[in-house]
Amino acid sequence: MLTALEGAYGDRADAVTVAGRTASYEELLGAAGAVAADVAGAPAFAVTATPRLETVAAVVGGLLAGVPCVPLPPDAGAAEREHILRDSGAAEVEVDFARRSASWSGKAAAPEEPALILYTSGTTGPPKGVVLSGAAIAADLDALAGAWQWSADDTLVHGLPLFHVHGLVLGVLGALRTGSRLVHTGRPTPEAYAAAGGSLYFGVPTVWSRIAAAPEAAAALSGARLLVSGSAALPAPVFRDLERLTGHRPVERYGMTETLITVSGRAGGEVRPGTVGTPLPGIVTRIAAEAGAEIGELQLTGPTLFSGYLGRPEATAAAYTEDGWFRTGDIAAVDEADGVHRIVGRASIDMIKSGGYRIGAGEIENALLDHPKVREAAVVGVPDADLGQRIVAYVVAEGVTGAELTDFVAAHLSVHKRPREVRFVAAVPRNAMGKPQKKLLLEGEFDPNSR
Ligand code: MLC
Ligand code: AMP
Repeated sequence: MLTALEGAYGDRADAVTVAGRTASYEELLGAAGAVAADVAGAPAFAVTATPRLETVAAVVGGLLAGVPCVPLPPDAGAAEREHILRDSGAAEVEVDFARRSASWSGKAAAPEEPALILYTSGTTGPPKGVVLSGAAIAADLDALAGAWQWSADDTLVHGLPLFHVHGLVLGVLGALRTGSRLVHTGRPTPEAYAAAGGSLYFGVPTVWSRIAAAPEAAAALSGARLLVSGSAALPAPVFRDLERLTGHRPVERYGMTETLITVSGRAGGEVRPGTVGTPLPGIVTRIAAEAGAEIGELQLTGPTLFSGYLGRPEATAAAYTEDGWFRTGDIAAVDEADGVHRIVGRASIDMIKSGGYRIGAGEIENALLDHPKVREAAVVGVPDADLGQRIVAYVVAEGVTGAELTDFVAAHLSVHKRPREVRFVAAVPRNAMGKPQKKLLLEGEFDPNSR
């Protein structure tokens, strides 16, 4: 996994920069060696994944020691942190980047062993731990390196969170496998992207739409080699603005925490707005469409799939069809002529994507219902020009303000899962079974991102 750290490309004084601090491969390896010695033998360990060199050292240290790292969202509230720590059995470690142990020579994990455990939302209940093996991650990164002609000559720039696939697996481990320089900007602001001078840029659509709205920053990316968007649908107007301002047609790729990145456009290939390209080598997809229909659930198999949900064999089994295909829950269509995939939407109204974060409606509803003044809650993702979808909570409550409920969710779960809007209603519309009728709540909401 860590080809660059094994010396394949020599050392480099400016190998990894995170939020303004830079380390060489040797320094990173030394700090990671100290972490490896600390965590060796544990079943798993956790680190608060703030964007800093220490987080990178922790993840690498876990890989060296063969102990999976659980990155904790830095904006997580008490309940979410406790859930993740309890569910994973991981103890949190503190990393001192100045403490180095260059001589780590313990046992590395077999490729099939867990390398990372990433927590992600379902439609109901608290987040589940997605177990990813080193073999799955390596297979994905090699496929992406091929698709994007990603090499040690690149400088990768992004400012995405280090507790999800996009920022951590692609954005950190990808650089350490391909040997590209990494500049993590701390925050994914247009100005920071413009100042970083990279050849390869990663962003979620919200980041790209903010860059497209900042023409000077966008123009600074014209010298790059490749712009890549993923984690949610890139609106066609943003694609066109980026093309006009940067001269680049951004490549879109599609993935999930459970499958890693499975479908992508190719560097130098034809790129059409609203499409996510073709399956990566080794990935086989199919559309489970009803007779006569062209769109249906995207299902897939391949070497990049997860090892299962931690401690939840039933949920793992339910994620597959009887004949062994992974059910993505995304609705897609495939162009018959060239195999290019288009993601049309989600099967479940309860799976929300906001700013590229995957957020389960049930999780937010449960948090709201934990508030003593809330009697009913129904949460939906409303189309939003900046975030793709924004979380709107319909609540039946008295004696509490919307801001108080927003703060309650931010403190309980995490800041990025807070409702952006709370609407007080006399009752939540329900069907005869008592199930909230969310389609009624969404009626009349204009979709600025429809392509
Ligand atoms: C506001 N803030 C509050 C608050 N209200 N804090 C506490 N309580 C409240 N009630 C503060 C925050 O702390 C923060 O402060 C500030 O408001 C802004 O936070 P935000 O509103 O959440 O930021 P925003 O601008 O909306 O973020 C946009 C974004 C972010 C694009 C930067 O959504 C993002 O990083 N998205 C990336 C998600 C991602 O990586 N997904 C990949 C999943 S993997 P302060 O001071 O801290 O600024 C995947 C697989 C694949 O999907 O295919 O890739
Ligand atoms: P996560 O588990 O956070 O990685 O979220 C995975 C989900 O993000 C997928 O199931 C899709 O719904 C969505 N997604 C990722 N990439 C894209 C894309 N390029 N276009 C549309 N949706 C995407």
